[in-house]
Amino acid sequence: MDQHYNAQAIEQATQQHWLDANSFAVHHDDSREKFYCLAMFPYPSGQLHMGHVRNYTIADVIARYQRMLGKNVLQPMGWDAFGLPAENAAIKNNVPPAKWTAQNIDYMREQLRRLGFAYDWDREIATCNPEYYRWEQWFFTKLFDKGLAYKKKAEVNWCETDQTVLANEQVVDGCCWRCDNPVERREIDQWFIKITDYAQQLLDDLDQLDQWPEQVRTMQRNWIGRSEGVNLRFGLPAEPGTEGGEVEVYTTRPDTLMGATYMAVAPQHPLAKAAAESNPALAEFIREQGNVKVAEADMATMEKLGMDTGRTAIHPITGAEIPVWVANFVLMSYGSGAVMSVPGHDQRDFEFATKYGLPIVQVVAKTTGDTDYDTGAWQDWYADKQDTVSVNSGAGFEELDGLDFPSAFAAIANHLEAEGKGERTVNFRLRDWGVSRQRYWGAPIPIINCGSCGAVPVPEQDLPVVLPTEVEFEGVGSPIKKMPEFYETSCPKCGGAAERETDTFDTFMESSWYYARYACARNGSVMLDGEADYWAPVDQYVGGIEHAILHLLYARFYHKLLRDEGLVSSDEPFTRLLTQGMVLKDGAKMSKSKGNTVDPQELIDRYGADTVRLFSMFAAPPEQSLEWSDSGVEGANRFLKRLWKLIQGHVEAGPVDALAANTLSDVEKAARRKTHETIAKVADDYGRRQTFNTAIAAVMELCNELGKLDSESAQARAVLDEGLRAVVLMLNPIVPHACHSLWQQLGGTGELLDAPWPEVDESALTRDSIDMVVQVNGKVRAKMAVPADADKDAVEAAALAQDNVQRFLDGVTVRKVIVVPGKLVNIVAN
Ligand code: ANZ
Ligand code: ZN
Repeated sequence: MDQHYNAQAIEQATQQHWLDANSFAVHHDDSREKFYCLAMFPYPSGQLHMGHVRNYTIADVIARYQRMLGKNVLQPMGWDAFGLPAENAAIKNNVPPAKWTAQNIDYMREQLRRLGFAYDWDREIATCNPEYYRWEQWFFTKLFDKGLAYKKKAEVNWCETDQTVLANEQVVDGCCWRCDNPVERREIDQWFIKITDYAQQLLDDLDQLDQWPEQVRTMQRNWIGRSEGVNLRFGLPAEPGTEGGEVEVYTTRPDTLMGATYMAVAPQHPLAKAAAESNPALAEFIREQGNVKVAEADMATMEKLGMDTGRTAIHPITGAEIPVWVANFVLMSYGSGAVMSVPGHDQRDFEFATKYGLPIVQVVAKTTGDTDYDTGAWQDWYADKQDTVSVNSGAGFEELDGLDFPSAFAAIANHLEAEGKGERTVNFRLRDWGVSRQRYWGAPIPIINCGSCGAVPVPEQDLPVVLPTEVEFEGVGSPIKKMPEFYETSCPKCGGAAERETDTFDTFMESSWYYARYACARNGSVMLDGEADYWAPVDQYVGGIEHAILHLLYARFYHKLLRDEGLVSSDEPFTRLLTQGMVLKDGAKMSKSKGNTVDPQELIDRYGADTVRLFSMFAAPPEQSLEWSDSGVEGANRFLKRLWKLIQGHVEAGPVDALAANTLSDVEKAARRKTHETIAKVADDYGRRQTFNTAIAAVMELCNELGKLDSESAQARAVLDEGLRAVVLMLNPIVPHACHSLWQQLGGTGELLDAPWPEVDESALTRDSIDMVVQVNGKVRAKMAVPADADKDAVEAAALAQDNVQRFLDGVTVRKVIVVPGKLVNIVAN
């Protein structure tokens, strides 16, 4: 055995052993419970960063632990290989994206190997491979046939100079990243998938995901944004040059209808467009607003802007005429693109009304607390629907006054429904998923556009539509849009000349089903076979919180689409989710632009993979951010060296006697108890709590205890031997190379990978005496040791006999003594 801990040699030998034994290849096995452990696959950017290392170490620890529990564990790896950076790199370095991507994959695969992750490489996937994306194309044609994929016009960023569509990342301060000319918004045909058809299911099934962080579920719930309200119609009187009619609005607060003092429509609303025809100033305002792109999240806080259309609308209940305005905060894509504005009770309406001098009327009042109402100021409780009643409902509608929110909602909704002026409805904030990208480096959308037949899906036998990889990058636009040999084709329906779609899929398409494809990664004849149903759902998914909404929502959606196509039978793809925190340096997120990155490769070269793994897991609980620390890495390395030495010393001292548990001294008993307590704690930390840092701390503590045992005593050495074996088994998921070697040196039987998790010997946990706390009226006044088998009366008596307790009982009467066995005694006295 090596005198010193030589990480590089140990890791190389261990990895070679795993490779020779093909240790991580897994197959269907009905005799064991399956466990599918997956970390979000990386984008092959060039090299691993510390965030990857952390992410993949967490998953690897879980996978290795589950294997020790006897499960059939699948842990695959692959590459989210399409996307914009490859195009940018192609322009910069003059390498085709395919080549750049392949090189990066080769390099990063080696890095992952070097870190010793237990991947079944036989299942490796790269999403840019036609063998992968052909099934996505095939599936898209199925969705098309079902009416779940459709084409509609949608806005894109357009650069007139470069004659190309730009991705959002390519728009810098409203200008093109290449030529710096202002970017326009343009409407072009794009493909969408009807995720809105699944909105309710996606919402309801969040309840099944009780092993997801609550925060992620809440984010998804808000993103889906279900609301219950009423669609109601205001009348539009005919005016010179315009026809009369109705405008529909969506409101979640029909109870405030009596406080609607104006109406606001989106700049793209037909009513706004019609009014603009005879109003140049309004036309200009609408044009300007069309070029502003505001994220929906910023809508609430941005400056409210608007303009009067000059038209009026008729209140559906009172018949009053109210003005119709165009407002920048009304979204054309939500509800009906028009709102009834209630400035008394909606903050946006309030800001707008204050700015433009529109009337503000109170129609809801608080029944508790501060009921003073000042229409010149906004107060949070206006938005509150709890403990409120309707007021000021107006002449003829006094019966509404005094109703609480649900009753007022019902009264007005019933009234409108009876009059045929409105209906109760449910609305979702979720929009259909736009999957077209006008980029080159993506999976071609398998559609042929024919002048007479319209959009025709590419027939199954013609799939995949392969993306040409020998391309010239001239810096602008997608090369395939300039390649007639790619897009000129004939219509599969009528045989006439037609053009292939040159847009490609959003890369979220590939990442939405890769987890299922790993189950049958090499099956060339179907998208998913029975193996997908054996392995799915993923038992443990690990990834960054930045994917809490889109990736996870699309994957959940896709899983339901796969289910409805009969390809899987479960409802959800990921049973348990761990969202890892960020890796920080000097308090800031590591990033190239900040220049505060740490290259994991350097650390591996210097300390070995085990030290890097140990540090990543020890420095913080997985869900919290991890602050980089050089001394932390040093510390992790020192611990491994000490452990190595401890075990080496033990092994060199020769054979060990059999453990005779009932002959042990108190010290030996205590050390043995520590071993078994630690086993129980570490199992709980790995399995239930997923706090790997506390598990490591516990093992370190145990090592300290074990190191103190008397190496001259035969039974102490037996206790040490048992303890060290447990340490190696417990650390195996985290530092598997060192443990592999140490296990052999300790004479452990069989392959450590499959060694069963150590069992807790309950009899080792019993103590001769127990430390208890004594409180008087809830305050700690003494600590005492009582015999482990002392009964309640004996414990009570011992507590009362404590000197310091006596002091606090002086002059008062003991009313009650509460004994919490094994923990504390509380004496109530007055
Ligand atoms: C009157 C009212 C009074 C409203 C009040 C709110 C509070 P959620 O809950 O997110 O569904 N709204 C409707 N369509 C809109 C659109 N296209 N763009 C911007 N806002 C729109 O939001 C529904 C509420 O958002 C609706 O209820 C409407 O304002 C507004 F005290 O109607 B409310
Ligand atoms: Zn045709």
